Amino acid sequence: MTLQAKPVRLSTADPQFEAKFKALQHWSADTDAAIEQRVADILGDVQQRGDAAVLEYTARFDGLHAQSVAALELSQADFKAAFESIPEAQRKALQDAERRVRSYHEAQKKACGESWSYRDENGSLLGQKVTPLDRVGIYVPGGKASYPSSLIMNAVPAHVAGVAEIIMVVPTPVRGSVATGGSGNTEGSAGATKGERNELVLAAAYVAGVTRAFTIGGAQAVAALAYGTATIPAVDKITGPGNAYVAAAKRRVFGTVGIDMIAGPSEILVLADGSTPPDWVAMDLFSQAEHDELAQSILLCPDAAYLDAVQAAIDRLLPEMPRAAIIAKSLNDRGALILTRNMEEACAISNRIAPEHLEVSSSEPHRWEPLLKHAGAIFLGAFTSESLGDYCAGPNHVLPTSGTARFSSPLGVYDFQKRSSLIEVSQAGAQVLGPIAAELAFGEGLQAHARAAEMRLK
Ligand code: HSO
Ligand code: ZN
Repeated sequence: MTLQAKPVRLSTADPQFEAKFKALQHWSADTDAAIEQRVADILGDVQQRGDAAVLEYTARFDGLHAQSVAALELSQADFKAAFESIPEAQRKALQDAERRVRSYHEAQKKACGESWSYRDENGSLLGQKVTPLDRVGIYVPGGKASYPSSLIMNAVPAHVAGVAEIIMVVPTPVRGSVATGGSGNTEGSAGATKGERNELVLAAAYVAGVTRAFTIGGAQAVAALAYGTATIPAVDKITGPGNAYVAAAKRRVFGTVGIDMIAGPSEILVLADGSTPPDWVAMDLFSQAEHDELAQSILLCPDAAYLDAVQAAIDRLLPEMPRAAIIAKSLNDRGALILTRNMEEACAISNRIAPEHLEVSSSEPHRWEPLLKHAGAIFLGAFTSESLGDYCAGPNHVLPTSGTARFSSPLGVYDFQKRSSLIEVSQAGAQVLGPIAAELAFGEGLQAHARAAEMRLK
């Protein structure tokens, strides 16, 4: 049977458009209660029993039987050996990507990640001191979602922020283990054999400067990083994507440690004016669809003939794709080709979706960019394929999904920093501020506050 990918065709002129559009947007990040319960149990167990619990879960879920957690640690020599084992072209690509991502994040730090202060009219100093987190944990999934590029995207901003220690956890995938049967909590093990490591991930760890790494995964790895064990140091924040168990574990440890976002499936929205070759747009839609059957690819265009041309390109190109089955399912279940009245309306719809990735595939991208408010990353012009951003353009590829771009931002240097307010009130300043503070403190019934301020009045 030949695979077909027929994203739903919608038109904003259709009286039923709103209902159909709503159905398209439906996506729930809720995890089921059974997963929540198992994760809660694992977290509690690791918190209590530390290394022993980590070892047991790693044996049970990943089929990795080790004498001690220390035996699950990878060394800098392992990273280096992995780096040296991969082809020269891959080594260079990793290094080029790392360099570009680093430059971008260095610019980001200069623009919004430095301490600042000023003196007011009384000579008091007011400002903010920016400091890096001491230690962060990066979760790298196993199985089909184990991306070296994501390791770079997580580790580089941490480095640029000045984080001293980066602890990576990565499950070792095992073929046919309980993990693949859905009874485990570590990622599936597509194509991996027992004990097999992903050399490209380790090579990326070398390039990105990971400090320590453990071959553990699932909720037990999140727990170990959050609470610390005798062998695994507790971190201050955990970042990186993972499956439903990892996401549930991250949500639960939030508060004990910081976490980054909880990422949903990948999304791409292409705003096209019809000037880009349809094949390019079709392949860009595929590029996110191939991540995951739940990924969402949407094209918005005011030209119906162009939508037909992109559909024809999809039909022609799909059979060439190794991941055609995933692409077809994603496009059939969640994809859409939407006819709009004009580009302005396309921009308005894009803002309602607030996509993770937004391509403005137009000959005049800067005409439309000012109209676009909500998107994780905006790719301007026909030559800016989203995939360049995934690897090496420079900006981070960890982006808000599922409409959360309405209120959140790409992963960045700022996620690995925190801010402390700085206040130095001069003697003259104390004379001005004291009466104000005292007045408000009396109003709140807080005598000590008032007197502390008044004692400093001359
Ligand atoms: N597009 C993904 C990131 C990625 N792509 C990794 C390729 N490798 C984030 O939505
Ligand atoms: Zn991607």
